[in-house]
Formats: sequence, C-alpha cells, structure tokens
Amino acid sequence: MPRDWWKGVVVYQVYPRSFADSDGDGVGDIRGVIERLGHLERLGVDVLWLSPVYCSPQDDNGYDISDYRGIDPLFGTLEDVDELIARAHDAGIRLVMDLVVNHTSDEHAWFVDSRSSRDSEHRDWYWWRPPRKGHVGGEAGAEPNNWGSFFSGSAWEWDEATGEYYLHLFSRKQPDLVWSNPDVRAAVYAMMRWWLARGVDGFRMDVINLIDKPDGLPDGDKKLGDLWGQAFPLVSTGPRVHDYLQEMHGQVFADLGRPYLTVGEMPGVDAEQARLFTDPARREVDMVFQFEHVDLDKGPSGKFDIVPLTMAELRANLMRWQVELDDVGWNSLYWDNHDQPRAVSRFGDDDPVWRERSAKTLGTVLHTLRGTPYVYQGEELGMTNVPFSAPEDFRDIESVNYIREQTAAGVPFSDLLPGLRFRSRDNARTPVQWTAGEHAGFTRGEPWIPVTPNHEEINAEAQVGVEGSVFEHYRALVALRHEERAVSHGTVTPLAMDHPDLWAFGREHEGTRLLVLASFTREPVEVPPELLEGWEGAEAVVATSGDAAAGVLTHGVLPGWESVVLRSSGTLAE
Ligand code: TEU
Repeated sequence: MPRDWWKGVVVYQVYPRSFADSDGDGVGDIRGVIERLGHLERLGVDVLWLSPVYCSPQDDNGYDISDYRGIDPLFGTLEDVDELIARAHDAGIRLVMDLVVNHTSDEHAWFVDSRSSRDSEHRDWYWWRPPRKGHVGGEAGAEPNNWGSFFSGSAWEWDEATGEYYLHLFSRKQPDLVWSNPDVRAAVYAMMRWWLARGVDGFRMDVINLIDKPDGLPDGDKKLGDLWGQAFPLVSTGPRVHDYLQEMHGQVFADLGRPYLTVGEMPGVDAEQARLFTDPARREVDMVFQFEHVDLDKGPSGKFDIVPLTMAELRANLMRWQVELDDVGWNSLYWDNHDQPRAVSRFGDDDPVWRERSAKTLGTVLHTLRGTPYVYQGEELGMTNVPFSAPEDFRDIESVNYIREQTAAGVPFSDLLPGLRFRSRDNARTPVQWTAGEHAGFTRGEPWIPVTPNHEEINAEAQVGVEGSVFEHYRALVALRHEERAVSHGTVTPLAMDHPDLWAFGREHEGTRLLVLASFTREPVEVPPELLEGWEGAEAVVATSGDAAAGVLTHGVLPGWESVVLRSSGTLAE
C-alpha cells in the first residue's frame, strides 16, 4: 500500500447525531452507523470520517469534548466503536475520527482542575488572563482583549471564583487549550496514539490552524458595525502551527507502520500555506480543508450576510487551487459538510425540475478533479436545504446565539431569516432521508430536529439501485476514481475558463485523456467546437444521462445542468 494511498479514495462523512438512530431516542448513534454500513459499501467509499462521538455536554453537538477516551452514552459505548472499526474494516472501509483539540469542553477534567484555583496543576493548560488594566472583572469592556467568539459575544468568559477570564474562540463551554505548553501537546499525542492502537486509521483535525495564538493576544480590528474585534485574522495559521504538526507527525504517525490519513480543517488557509501543510517532505498533514470556495458567497457583515455567487467565480477559485497544488501538496474536495448549507441548494439548482440533474453534475465536477473527494451524508441523495421559518426551528448554537444577539440589538427576525435559511448549519443537520415513511426512516422516536418535508421524494430507498438516481451517479463516480488513474493521478488542464455556464477541464495520465464537461445552467449549452476536436469517437465513461452523452457526442450540445466525462486516447484541445 503506497504511503499516498488516499489519492485514489473517496471519504464519506457521518455526522452521527443525524445519520441513523438504532434505539429510538431520536438521536443517531454508533449502532445506527453499524446498521447502515451497507449503504456506504454500496456507494463504494473507502473511508468513513466520523464526527465526534466522545463524551460531551453537547453544547456544540459533540465538538465540545469532556473525555477524549470515552464515548457519550447518547451515541453508545466504546465497545460499539470497536465493533464499528472491525465491521468497517471487514467491509474494506477505513475509519477516521474527529480530533478536536483547539479546545476542550469546560467539563473536561483538565479544565475542571484548571478553573479550580490559580495554582492548579492544569491552570496553564488554558488561556487565563486578568481583566484589562483599570477595569473591574466581569464588567463590560473589562475583557483582556476585544476578540469576538465565532458563536457571538466576547471570546472571554469571566470566572468569578479565581478572578480571571478564560479564552474561548467558540462557545463559552469550549475553552481553548494552550498549545505552547508541552504538557498539553504530550497529552494530545498520547490520546491520539491510544485511538490508533484501537484501530482507527487517522484523524480529521478540527480547526487545527487556530491552535497557535499570537504573542500578547493583541486586540483585533473592528470594522464599522462589528460588535467585537476580529480575532480570526490573528489566530489563523500562526507560524507555530507548522512546528506543532511536524512534532505531532513524529510523535504519533512516523512509526505507525500502517496506512493512515490526516486532514487538517483550516479556515482561512490560502493555497501557498496549504502547499506547505501538505508537502509530503514536510510531514505535517496529508491534506487540508480549505474554506475559500465556501466563503465566496459571504458578505462584508459575516457569514449570514449572503452575496450572489456565479459559477465562474466558484470555478476560478477551485481551478486555481487545482493549479497551485498540482506539483506539490494535495487538495481535499468538498461541496458541503455538517457546517455548510446543502450543496444542491447552494451551488446547484434545487427546483424540483433541476434538482437531480444539478446534484449529479456537482458530483461529476467534484469527483473528477484532482484531490480526495468527501461526500457528506445525504449529498449522495441530493438532499436539500430546509424551509426554516421560525426561531424555534433552529438547534445549532451558532444560529441560536446569532438570533438572540441580533434580535436583542433590535433586528427583526424576518430580516435574519434569509441568511439563516441559506447558511444555518442546521441545513446540513436534519436526519438522513432513508425512506419516504415517518421521520424518513431515521428513528422510530421523535427526531431531535425534524426531517426535511421533501423526504417523501428524496430518500435512499427511492434511489439505491435505481438507474439515473443521484445515488447511482455518485456510485459510478466513486468507481471511476478507483478504476481510472487519470482521475486519481492525472494532471488537470482548465478549459474554456471564460465560458459563463460550462465548467470544463481535461485530465491526463500515461496516454489516457479525459474531458469533463458540466453545464451550470437550465438552458442547453453549446460546447465550444474546439473543445471537442479529436473527441469524435470518444467513450462517455460517466454521464448524468444517456441524452447528455449523445447530445455532446452527436451535436456538441450539453442539456441544462447535465454533465459528461469523455475518455479518449486522442489529443486534448489546447
Ligand atoms: O468548524 C470550524 C469553523 O471554522 C466553521 O466552519 C464553524 O462551523 C463556524 O461556522 C464558524 O462560523 C469546526 C467544526 O467543524 C464545527 O462543527 C465546530 O463547531 C467548530 O469547529 C468548533 O469545534
């Protein structure tokens, strides 16, 4: 097995709370994942990334961990995880766990000890700071700096008992760890080795580029209208992140002696940084999740401020990443995950007439690019955003806090709704739609968040094994990556980059050439004739429909929102 085995694979993300509920308590669980492993096998994916199942007060749905070596009873037991690892391995699927070590829960034993007194053993494992000079702790403006939290409000929480503030970039129940403390790092590495010894095959590292905080914790810039200073530019990708990841590699992975995968979640990372993080010679991580393409539609007032995005802008961004990482480094490819809106509603067209075609076409593009594709649960079914309408519809701490903060500042909820509908993380968190039946077959109880009403049309039962379905298209794309080295290892040539509706590129490897053509509009697209020169006798290896393949090969026209992948040993048009 080559060291870079992950170049030829597809990863499937399970958000366990919303995947499948085996015990009827309305929350998905590990046994639910075990019971539905056949779905992943059928799709053909190679790796399962499991979002957190560790012990947690669930303030941020498990991204607030109170015991890294324990499993939350909500999700099951350690034995269930052992069984999941074994069953996944039997099915030829590797298991990657989430690693959330920028912060712990405030209920983690380390933090409980840390806050117990100023000279506790773990005091300097967290960021404790006195009030700002001349201010009284706990009063407005006394925070050590002006940083805002990602989840609204100050990033500092006053602790009356010990008379200091602690830092939390996320919720107040997610205190940040001090990575410059070698004891913190040693404890994290020991925990990682413990999981690897249990059989897991790697880690997805949550906000791993935020672990290095700047010396002196300076105030952040405040733009007009900002309630708090911007912490993000100051904490994103500090220089020591590279040192820490190299140290981690040496302490955790260097002597593992078996295949593994590491992916660093890195908001704000640019392509140049990503090359450094993923250059195999530097031994940091195998790939990163970059955020540029999922931030393009973000307006100046933050994530719920939505600006229109054209295909051309999206394409320009992702193709630039393809080019910049073509000789050194490696891309992760994703349209959505548990933090992002549903891909078909955001980048495709979720009108019932176009939904399936555009979901399939998004799949075609992502799965034929160079990099490792990630499928987020339900994406392979073309699941959509949710028609939220009232404040009570939201569960996610980010949305709930935002609604509370904005309405308290006098903004009517109706003004917030469009942004929330478009981008609330809850869009991705409604239950996976297994059947057209009650609660979409997710639970026999009451789901923790209602299923999306369209589960009657969009569900696995209606798609698995059904020709032409989104699921079967994704299955074909996964198989193509396994079989066709031009997909997994080929070079990429962006084509027709000025076309407003056609996303086109070539792939090439050892004499095999592929041409990917994808329409991002409802109207038929005439493929520029020069693109098709030399492709007359080509084979359509994957297409969203027979019509799409025939349309391109016989008339040079791609029907609306359709896509094809052509294979030939002919010459790629320049
Ligand atoms: O997300 C980090 C992150 O930067 C954002 O995607 C975040 O979801 C938010 O939208 C910022 O506006 C990771 C996890 O994926 C997320 O679920 C956690 O809430 C977060 O870290 C904290 O652990």
